[in-house]
Amino acid sequence: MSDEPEHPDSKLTRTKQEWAEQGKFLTGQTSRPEADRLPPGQHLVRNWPVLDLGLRPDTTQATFRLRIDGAVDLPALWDFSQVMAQKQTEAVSDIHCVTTWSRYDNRWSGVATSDLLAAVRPKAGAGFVVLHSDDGYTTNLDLADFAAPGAMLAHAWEGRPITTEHGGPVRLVVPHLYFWKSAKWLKRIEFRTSDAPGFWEVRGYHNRGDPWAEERYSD
Ligand SMILES: Nc1nc2c(c(=O)[nH]1)N[C@H]1C(S)=C(S)[C@@H](COP(=O)(O)O)O[C@H]1N2
Ligand SMILES: [Mo]
Repeated sequence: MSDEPEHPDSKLTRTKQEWAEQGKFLTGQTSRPEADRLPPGQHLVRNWPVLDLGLRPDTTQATFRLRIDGAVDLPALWDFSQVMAQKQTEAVSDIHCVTTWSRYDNRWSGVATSDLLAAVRPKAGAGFVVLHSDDGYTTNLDLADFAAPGAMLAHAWEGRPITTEHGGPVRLVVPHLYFWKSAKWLKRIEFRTSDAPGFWEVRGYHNRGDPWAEERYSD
């Protein structure tokens, strides 16, 4: 007969039975997503703390200007409508502040830094980026970190404009590094051929700030 039942003793069936007997692929680890998601030394918060130098600029969507210059082929000066006219991206990411709080699942909307790079075309030697903010704050990144997946110029959080206290109208979000790299009240993105440590980086904080490697402080 052609409608023979699936053979219970096929090679695959036997192999999979052997895997079950041997416990193949079992690592012995309990599934603990919290432990895998929270970098060392961090604790989870449900609220969203405000951290900054205490100088709140009064920049609005109407007065916002972003200069993108330095080692790029196509420098730009964007007002808020030009930010909105770029390709828009949504991304959900976790925040890890070096003061040890972490906040999961923040939904940001804005312009992916990879799309910004395509618009301004960094020159071949432009390996570094310095972010300048309306409160005088600066922070530095290398180009690869600036362009990393999930990094964006954000103008909305959970579907609403980012509030002034959290860095609106436009802030940077670089989710794979400590949150001090995510400049609030962004006014200038400077592409450079040499690195230039920013506000916290010259005050004892790590030049890169990878939370998974606990790069909190410089040596
Ligand atoms: N312009 C500016 N950006 C800044 C800061 C700042 O003082 N000024 N503080 C940084 C630090 S230390 C942190 S933890 C986050 C805090 O962002 P939040 O207030 O939205 O939580 O912003 C970062 N970006
Ligand atoms: Mo911070």
